[in-house]
Amino acid sequence: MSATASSVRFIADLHLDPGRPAANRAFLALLAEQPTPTALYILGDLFETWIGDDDDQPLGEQVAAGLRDLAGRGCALYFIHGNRDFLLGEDFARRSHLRLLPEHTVIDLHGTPTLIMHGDTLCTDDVAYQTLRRQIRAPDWQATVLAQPLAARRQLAASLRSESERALRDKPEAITDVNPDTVHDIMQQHGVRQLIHGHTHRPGCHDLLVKDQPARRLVLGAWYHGGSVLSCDTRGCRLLQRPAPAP
Ligand code: LP5
Ligand code: MN
Repeated sequence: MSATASSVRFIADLHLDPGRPAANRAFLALLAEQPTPTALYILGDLFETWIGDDDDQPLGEQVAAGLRDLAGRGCALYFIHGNRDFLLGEDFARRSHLRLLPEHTVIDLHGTPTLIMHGDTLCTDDVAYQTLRRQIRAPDWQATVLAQPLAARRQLAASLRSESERALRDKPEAITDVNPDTVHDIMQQHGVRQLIHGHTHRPGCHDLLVKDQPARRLVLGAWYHGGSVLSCDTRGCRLLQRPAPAP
């Protein structure tokens, strides 16, 4: 059954991983749900880590199959990279029927110009992260890393993760949230009064002023306990917390 009116869903920060089968089941259940939405936007960190489209672990194919099925039911699928799956490439996108979007994209959401992104670029107080980000988003670095065997890439991802966890323990909470001036400037640059993002794992709806006009920032939550989904139709948007599936 197709949705009769246009319904658009946004998700982020699922952190799918072979070691977290409950989250994987919850995600596949969302994909299979009726009625089928018109569009699904995945705003990064779909996977806990992504070390290249040639990775042979079965989770990638399970996710691709679920996405293909949803696309086959008429849902348009879009993906913006997160800081965990920035190496997800055209090959996986093709297999999954995902359209890869630029890191900052403006869409027409039922008549409201809306900026969508992962959200890590808003965390400009986290200087150490932004430095790391510049290094690992550089095309040369990525080409060098992707030329390494899978085992070496797996090891590199694991050491980046443990270094990141160690660094995070010493960071005050405010540093890992968005910087309000950055939010204001980026919304102003794109000429929007609505922003949707994830990454901070702090779901909510924040009112603000952009160029003295009322604006809002909708933040998606992570999928560690149940799932966070922003569901929008012509009447507006609702941020829904889905319960964790039964074990
Ligand atoms: O992910 P999360 O939310 O826990 O933390 C992020 C920031 N950390 C990261 C690093 C990722 O977690 C690492 C995982 C990458 C997986 C894919 C790898 C594929 C490539 C390799 C294999 C092919 O994004 C964290 C932020 C936090 O969000 C909140 O915004 O604070 O940033 C950091 O912790 C960064 C540290 O502060 C500084 C960097 C320490 C690592 C140094 C390693 C040096 C390696 C150099 C390589 C060029
Ligand atoms: Mn993230």
